[in-house]
Amino acid sequence: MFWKRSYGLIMVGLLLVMMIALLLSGSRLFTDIEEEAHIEEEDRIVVGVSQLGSESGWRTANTESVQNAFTQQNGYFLIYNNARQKQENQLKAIRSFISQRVDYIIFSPVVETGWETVLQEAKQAGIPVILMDRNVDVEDESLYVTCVGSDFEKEGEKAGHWLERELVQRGVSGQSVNIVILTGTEGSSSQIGRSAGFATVAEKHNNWNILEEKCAEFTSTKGKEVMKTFLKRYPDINVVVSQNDDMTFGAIEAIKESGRTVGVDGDIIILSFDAVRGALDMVADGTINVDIECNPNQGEYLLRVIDMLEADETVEKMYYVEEDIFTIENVTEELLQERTY
Ligand code: GYE
Repeated sequence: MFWKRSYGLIMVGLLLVMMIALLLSGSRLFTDIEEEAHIEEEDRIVVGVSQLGSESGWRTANTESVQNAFTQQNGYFLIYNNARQKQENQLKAIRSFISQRVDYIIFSPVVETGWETVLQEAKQAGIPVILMDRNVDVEDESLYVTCVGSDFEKEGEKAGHWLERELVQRGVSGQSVNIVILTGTEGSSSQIGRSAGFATVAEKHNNWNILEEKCAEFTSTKGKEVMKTFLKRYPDINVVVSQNDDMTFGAIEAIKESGRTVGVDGDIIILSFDAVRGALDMVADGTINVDIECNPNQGEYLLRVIDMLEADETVEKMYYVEEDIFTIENVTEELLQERTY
C-alpha cells in the first residue's frame, strides 16, 4: 500500500519536474529565436510602404513587384499597408511609419495634393520619402527624395499619336470623329497626365469631337456604368479612350451588350492603358485596338534607388520606367507567354 502510494507520488513528482524542464527549455528556445530575429531585424533596412489600394490588375502587379523586392533575403523588413483608395488611410499609415521610425517611407499617392504636412513630419523625423507610381504636387520638392513611376503625359500623347496614324491609315483623317474618354481617379497623376497628353494631340484636330470625359475610377464596374450612360447619350461614338484596362473591360462589355462592335473589325475604336495580360490577349484577338503600356514592375527600380541612397550617392528627382505600346502587330505569342502580370 505504502509502496504503491509513494511510487505514485514519485511519478507525479517526476512528471512535474519534466513539465517544468520542458517549460523552461521551451521558453529559452523561444527567447533564442526572438533574439535572433531581433538581431536580424536590426541589420535589415525597414521600409514602410503605403499602397493606395487594389483597384486594378495593374495595381495587383505593382504590389507584387514591391513585395517581391523588399524581402528578407534582400535585406529588408517590409511594413505594408493598403489604403483602400482613401487619402486619410495613407496619411494614417505614413504617420504610423514615422512613429515606428522606419528607415524609408515609400508611397503611391492616390491624388497629387494634400501631402505637405505629413511630408514635413517625415522630413523632421529624418525619414527619406520615396514616391512610387504617382507623384505629389508640393511647392517644396525637398519633401521627397525621388519618384519612381511613369511619364503619364507621354502615355497620353502616345495614345493621341496612335489615333492620328490610325485615322490616316483608314483614310478618314479628314472626317469628324466622335470621342468619349473614361478617366481614372480624379486628381491622380495618371489621370492628370494621360488627360493632358491626349488633349495636346486632340487640340490639333478640329475634327476630333470630345463628346464627354467622365471619371470611372480605374475600375471595371465603374467603366461599364459610365460607358452605358455614354452609349445612351451619344448614338454615334467612334472612339473610346479608356485610361486603364479595367475600365476598358467594363466598357467593352457595355458596348457589346448595346449591340455595337469594337476593335480592329468593329465600329468603335478602343484605346486603353496599362497592357496587363488579360488586355494584351484582347489586343491579340483584335478586340482592343491599342494598349499603351504602363509598367508596374517598379520594385527593382526602388531597390536600386535605396542602394544608391545607402551608398550616399545622389539620386535624381524622377526615374521613369520603360514602357511600350501594343497593337495586334506586335503582340506575339512569345510576349503573351512571358508576361508576368
Ligand atoms: O494605370 C491603373 C491604376 O497610377 C499607373 O492606377 C497607375 C494607374 C493604373 O489603378 O490601372
